[in-house]
Amino acid sequence: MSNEKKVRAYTNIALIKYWGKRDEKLFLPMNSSLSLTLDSFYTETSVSFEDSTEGDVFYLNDALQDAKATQKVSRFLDLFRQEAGITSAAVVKSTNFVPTAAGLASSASGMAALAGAANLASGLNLDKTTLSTYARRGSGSATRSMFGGFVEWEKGTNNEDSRAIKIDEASWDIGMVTIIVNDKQKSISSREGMKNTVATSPFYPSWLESTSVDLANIKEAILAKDFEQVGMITESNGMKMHATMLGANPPLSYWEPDSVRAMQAVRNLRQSGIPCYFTMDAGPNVKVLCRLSDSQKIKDYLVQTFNPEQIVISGPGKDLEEISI
Ligand code: 2P0
Repeated sequence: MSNEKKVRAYTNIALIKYWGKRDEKLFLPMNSSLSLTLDSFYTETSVSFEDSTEGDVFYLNDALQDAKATQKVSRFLDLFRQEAGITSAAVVKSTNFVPTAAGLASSASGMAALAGAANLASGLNLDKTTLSTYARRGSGSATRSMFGGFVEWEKGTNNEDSRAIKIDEASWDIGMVTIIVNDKQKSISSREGMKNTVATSPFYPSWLESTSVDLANIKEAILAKDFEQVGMITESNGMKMHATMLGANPPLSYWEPDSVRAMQAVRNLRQSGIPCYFTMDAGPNVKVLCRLSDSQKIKDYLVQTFNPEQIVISGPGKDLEEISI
């Protein structure tokens, strides 16, 4: 049986962060989160279940992957095989599209695209909301890459209802400028970092309380199209997440000197009258939420400090989509 179809998923950046699991096996998060899907970073993946293939084979950017990477894909595909009663092995081909050679392709677009391709190849044809619960079990942030625009990942109560819902298309002059401070693989994975933060940071309980307030407020601000309010909540929530990490034992920080320079540049831009707000994830890169119509002006300012290749402008990304091969 050969049934190759390609799916594209866009990555997303959380404005209200996910940082901690309450169930490691099912990837159930401690809190609900909310993101903006970006059009500049995406993954395209095809899955083909083939009776003639012995074990799963996984190509990433045309390179055959080792046993460890393949096993991660295999375990994930097992969710679909189990549900669809498929016993054959799969050939998986995945390509990460990033504007530079930066290792920025996140597990969010990767796992969401894999879920989308497996959904087609297995014939399960799950709707995107249900499919988001599968993507979640590949990587938490992949849940949100099922949809474009502003997307909430509801923490839910169980495997079925911890899922993505679209809050808004973000088609009202919204953009994000990514400042690539360092494209190297981080030394402490987010999986490990969040686990240790939950276990040891005394700030963690107040983070959870504060985040549920931020989430309610940002949803209100999004629906009111109040950009400044969305930005202020984003910046504050991201910094609070990093504060929980500083409180962990051992303390954890993903920041580099250039991350701090980038954040200061954003403050300067704001003072000059351009509304823009930063956030950071489990790495040194800085993402700047802005009006898409201001993004070029912001880039022009940032290239005084950074190389042009380090600055990437994105608009809002789309829902997971099927691409013809
Ligand atoms: C987020 N991050 O909400 C947060 C903010 C990083 C900081 O989701 O263990 O790769 O696969 O569920 O999704 C990165 O963590 O972790 C992440 P797993 P994931 O985007």
